[in-house]
Amino acid sequence: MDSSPDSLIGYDFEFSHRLRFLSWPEPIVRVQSLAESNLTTLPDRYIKPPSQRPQTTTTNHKPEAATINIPVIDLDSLFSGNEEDKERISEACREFGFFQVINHGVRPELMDAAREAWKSFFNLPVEAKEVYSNSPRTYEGYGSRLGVEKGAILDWNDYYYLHFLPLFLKDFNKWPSLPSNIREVVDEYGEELVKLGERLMRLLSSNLGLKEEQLQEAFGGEDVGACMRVNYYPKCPRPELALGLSPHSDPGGITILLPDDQVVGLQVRHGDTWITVNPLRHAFIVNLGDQIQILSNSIYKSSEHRVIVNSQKERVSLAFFYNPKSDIPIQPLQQLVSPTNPPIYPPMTFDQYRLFIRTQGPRGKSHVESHISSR
Ligand SMILES: O=C(O)CCC(=O)C(=O)O
Repeated sequence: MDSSPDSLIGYDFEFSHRLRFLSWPEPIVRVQSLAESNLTTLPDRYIKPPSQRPQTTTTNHKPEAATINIPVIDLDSLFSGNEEDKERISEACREFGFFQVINHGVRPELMDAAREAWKSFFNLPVEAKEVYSNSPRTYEGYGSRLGVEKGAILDWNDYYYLHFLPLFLKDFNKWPSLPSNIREVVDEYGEELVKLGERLMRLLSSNLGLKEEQLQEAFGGEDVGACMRVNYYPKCPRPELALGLSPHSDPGGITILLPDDQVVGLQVRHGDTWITVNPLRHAFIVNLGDQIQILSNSIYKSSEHRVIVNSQKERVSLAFFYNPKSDIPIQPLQQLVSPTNPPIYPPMTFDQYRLFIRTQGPRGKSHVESHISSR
């Protein structure tokens, strides 16, 4: 065995890293169980420091007066050649990486059925959900925290995480079996969202002046990843002290979010302000992740977002992630760099990249910002 100091350092890192991901650093507490125990105060573990608390006095679930809409794009008309919509989507991607899509090709009934199935799942007795309890090794299953930092201040949500692609990771045994239609509905939903993800990739690619298939090729062609996190945000006794999900940008490619159609909660950072997104019925909210920012050499921006909670209504959202193949290096595309516009990110695989959020939990845009080359 090579026992040079370097190889020992490497070995220790790998070893401690694996140990760290074997289990959660503290016993898991289901946020839903806390919420249902008639709390009048918020446990300390969920109280954010003052600078991170949402600047909101609303305790109900209705949109605030300050709510403004992010661009709404009609995909049908765009794909039929509407240049104005193409320009608006391009602007949204350059400015803050968020837009809503309507006429996107996914049946409204399927969207409703998927949301309802997950609501029913979260309303099952806690023992029925614990069977699927997750670990930080793969995050698949029923979870209540992101990150493995001991003593971290946690977010006010439970979630379910599962894989669609690559196919060898799709394992129905790791999906809930109740309600009885959930696997069938979620499977169809995943297939439709993969198709939508592919269409969006072609659109972004041609908007960047590349061949339509170029971004997809950079993601690994047919070997892309697709997974979903279903977020469940219970009612919170002190919403002004907590967050449903802390500020973060998504580490992957494109996120296609089915928000709750009854309860607002998603906020997007725009400069120094947080914009509450007012979702349209049967629209999807699309946002770009860090891998698109990296491939485009920062022409397109991944967006920082967070979720606020309320004391009146629970909220459920389905975040579908369309990601690169996990073991190929991702770096700025050659066509988008030049001597005057050199690549600003070094190559890194998505597997390596996502370890950051899996270890530290959501931390704004600090990861993509710290990934900038020192050259
Ligand atoms: O619940 C939401 O509206 C957003 C969820 C989200 O940002 C995520 O799951 O990464």
